[in-house]
Amino acid sequence: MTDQDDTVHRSGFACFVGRPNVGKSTLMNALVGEKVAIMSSRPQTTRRAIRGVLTRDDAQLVVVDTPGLHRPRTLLGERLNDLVRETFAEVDVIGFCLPADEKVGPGDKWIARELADAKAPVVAIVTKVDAVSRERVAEHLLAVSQLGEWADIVPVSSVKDIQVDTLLDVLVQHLPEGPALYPEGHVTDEPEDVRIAELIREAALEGVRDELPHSIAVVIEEMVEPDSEDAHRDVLEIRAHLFVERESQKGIIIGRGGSRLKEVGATARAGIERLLGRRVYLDLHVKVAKDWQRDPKQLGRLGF
Ligand SMILES: Nc1nc2c(ncn2[C@@H]2O[C@H](COP(=O)(O)OP(=O)(O)OP(=O)(O)O)[C@@H](O)[C@H]2O)c(=O)[nH]1
Ligand SMILES: [Mg+2]
Repeated sequence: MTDQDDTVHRSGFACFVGRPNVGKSTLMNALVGEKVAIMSSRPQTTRRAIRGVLTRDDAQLVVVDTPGLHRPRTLLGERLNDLVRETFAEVDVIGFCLPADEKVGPGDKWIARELADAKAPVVAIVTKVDAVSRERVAEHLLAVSQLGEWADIVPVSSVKDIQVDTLLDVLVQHLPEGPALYPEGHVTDEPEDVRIAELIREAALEGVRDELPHSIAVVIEEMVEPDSEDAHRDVLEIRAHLFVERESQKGIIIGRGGSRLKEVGATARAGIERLLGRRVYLDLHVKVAKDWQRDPKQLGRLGF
């Protein structure tokens, strides 16, 4: 006789929510096994609800990574928070990420209150356990358990691959029975040009501080296949605009004699070549879109 559970197939959606920079995107990538979302040490790296699909024999889990929830200071901030709320209203299970290397704070309490009304069960995920001692993890688990009503609490490390599989099992248990939603091998809905733009933004975020990370937006203008006559056969030419909000920021991004922009271009190109599996020529231009984060028209143009 076969165990009935063995024949059940589950499918559905989970989303990761939490403050900025707590490791949501890194965790999604670890689960999916591919870099679907960009990651950085700067807060508010993620600006859209990005889907990553994980397929195994008994289940298909669609993870929706969301922007960090924070007190909005700009129109962009408000739109990102709305996006997170819409997302968590639509999923089967919510993963609330709380990093072990930071104390539970007012930002977490605010999110916990928002989640109290959610229809879906909430799994508290303690991220970055590799960054602290065991004692600290234990203290944090206690603080998290006192913060609200959780369906489960799972400590993980995406970087050291600790308990990522356990978390997956826990999330899958909360999915309804149903067939796969995506064909096997499908890892994301993100269009290729968006993933390319994001890799450029990720490279540009490295090493910039304060307000500047928030001011950067990237748009792919054109992707040109080589002429078959061309000597540089096979090299895809990508033209992209990197927007900042002020003239003064332009200088920082470009750097002395263009040195910084060159570095950003080289890092981005390597990531894009890995993604596409082919050679790429990247033509990157820095432009000013004045105060775009606060301007509804420009936000629309940049895809928010
Ligand atoms: N030590 C350690 N660092 C981690 C881990 N997961 C993520 N990080 C780091 O935490 C920082 C933020 O990671 P992200 O995945 O971009 O965080 P996020 O929550 O998606 O951030 P936003 O998109 O800005 O909301 C990066 O520098 C990561 O390398 C982990 O398991 N261990
Ligand atoms: Mg993120």
